Amino acid sequence: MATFVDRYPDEAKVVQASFAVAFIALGIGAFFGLIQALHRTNVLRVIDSVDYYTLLTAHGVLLALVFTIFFLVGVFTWAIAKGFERPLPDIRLTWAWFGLMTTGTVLNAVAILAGLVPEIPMSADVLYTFYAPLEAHPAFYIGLAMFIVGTWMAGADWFLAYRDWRGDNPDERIPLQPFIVLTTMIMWYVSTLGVAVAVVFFLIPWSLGLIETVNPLLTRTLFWYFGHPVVYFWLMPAYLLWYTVLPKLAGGRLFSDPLARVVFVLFVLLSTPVGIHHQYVDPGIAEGFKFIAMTNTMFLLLPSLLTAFTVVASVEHGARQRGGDGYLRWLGALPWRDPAFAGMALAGLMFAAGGFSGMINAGMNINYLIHNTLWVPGHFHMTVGTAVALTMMAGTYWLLPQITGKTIYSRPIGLFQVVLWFIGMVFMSNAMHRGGLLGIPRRTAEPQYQNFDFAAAVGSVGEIRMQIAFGGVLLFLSVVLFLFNVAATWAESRVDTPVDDTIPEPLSPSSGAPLILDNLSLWTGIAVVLVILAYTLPLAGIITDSGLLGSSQGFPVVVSLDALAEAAASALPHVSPDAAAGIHPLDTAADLAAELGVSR
Ligand code: HAS
Ligand code: CU1
Repeated sequence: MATFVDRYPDEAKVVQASFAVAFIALGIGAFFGLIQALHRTNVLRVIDSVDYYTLLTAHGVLLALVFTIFFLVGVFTWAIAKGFERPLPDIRLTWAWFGLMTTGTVLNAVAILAGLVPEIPMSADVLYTFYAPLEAHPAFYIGLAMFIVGTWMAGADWFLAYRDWRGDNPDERIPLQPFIVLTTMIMWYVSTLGVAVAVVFFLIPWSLGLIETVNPLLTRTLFWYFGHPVVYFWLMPAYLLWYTVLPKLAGGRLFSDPLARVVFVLFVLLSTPVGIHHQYVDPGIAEGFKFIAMTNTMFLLLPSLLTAFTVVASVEHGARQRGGDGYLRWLGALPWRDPAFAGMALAGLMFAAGGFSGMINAGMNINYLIHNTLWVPGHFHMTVGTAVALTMMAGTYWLLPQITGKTIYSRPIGLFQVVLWFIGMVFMSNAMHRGGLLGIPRRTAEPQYQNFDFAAAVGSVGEIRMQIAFGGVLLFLSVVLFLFNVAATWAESRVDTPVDDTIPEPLSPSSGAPLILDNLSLWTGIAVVLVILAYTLPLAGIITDSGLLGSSQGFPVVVSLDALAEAAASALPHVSPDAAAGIHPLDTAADLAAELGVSR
């Protein structure tokens, strides 16, 4: 049968354009990543430390937001046309959202990168999490708003395609790939509301000088309301490929379509009411709400654990079809030389580790140990940086032929490149996790303090730094090889059947799935109720404490010196006599105030 580009030439162009933007962002973002890895490990410094934050912002925005989400809209467009077996309803709408997203991206990137040129009065060194009190040039937020509205329009495009398809097929089950797209978009609509309110009502007016202050805790909480679900937004295109393409590449079939549907419904319900797990150390949110966020997060592990089960079972089924046997010997029967398979499987393996560090993050008490340390970038380079990014690169080796009609330029380079990414990430992420446990902070150009060494129980800080720098270099080389391979493929000439793009029926097909799973309105309704339950009281508390614009007396926090002096006095008897000899007596708050040089 004709491949995608022949059947849906207009849609193929949009997918090509989306991938092109994604890959340009990947190239630039990866280059900045290399500079940072070498800078903060003190291996090679080509920029000033002040510029580090500009590059860090660009790195995060270009890779975590632009690369991932442009790839997502490309894959989802492909999945909708292929799954519903029809073109999109109106290709002008499709180009409109693509145009809006691209314009927003350019505006946003210009605002960030202008920070490198002192002559231009523009900067946005606010990091990819961009919450107050850091403030960016208005172009940063306006570009971001355009980008998000573009994704909303893309969702509308896909829902319109669904409506048309449903009109012609009133009694059919939603095909699995479009089902994944639609449930993901419901989650996206519910969760982007938070960031939209933060950006439109607070950050844009604030950056334009229309309002003087914002309430940092309020905008931060609205950000994290969106900031957790966004990680699943990145992950869902990878899951789409793991569920529907990986089993086929392994030589088998998806183990269970109904179980897959349960998983994506669980993501709709549980992805949003957990965002406070990024704010365990934030003052101003009661412990009880944090505890609820933790409990919800632990429930949210379930869909990923089910995924591990279903996808591994499907891959094992494929291996056995290929003659594999034994408890683990079947692993050897898998098509490890196929870059698309090998990359996705390695990405899945690393996600098992990244998911594990996520469970550690989610534990409220253990989080205090790792929060704001290098552990967290270690975690997210395994998740978004590998489970997602490596799956996207590997998936390209199977998708690009379908949307261009050309065969991959070099499969050996492809294989080498995905393995190189995995190895680079083993070095970098593992060392980052270890560094975080020693207390090395994240988001800083100068993690080394004067007269202070981080004590390592195993190895040394120097060795950890070298591993991070070495891993970073391998990752950059991997991206260079990937982009070369993609560009060379694009430059080839068309062939008739560039790749086998059929997707076999699941072993347990959709006919066995309870009908209620396809009731998208029901799941949307329940998701909204859960969000209201999880967020109304915390938000109300934050607004009552410090006002919508943070203008009341909530902060700064007043510390009682008397209590501190008492604590210091009662600690003194426990200090050894030698050490105590060097300590000035501190009996009263007045002594303490004098010692600290503050007035009471
Ligand atoms: Fe996370 C911080 C908790 C998943 C991304 N996370 C972050 C940040 C990012 C991020 C970017 O609770 C930093 C934000 C910032 O800048 O401050 N995360 C979790 C939990 C999960 C989790 C519980 N995170 C992700 C995913 C991400 C991502 C996915 C991106 C895509 N994370 C946290 C917490 C923080 C956090 C706290 C705040 C930390 C702090 O203090 O700042 C879970 O969803 C993980 C569940 C995953 C599993 C693994 C299942 C395994 C599978 C593998 C299947 C195998 C295959 C291979 C396919 C349970 C599915 C088959 C092949 C064969 C050969 C057999
Ligand atoms: Cu999260």
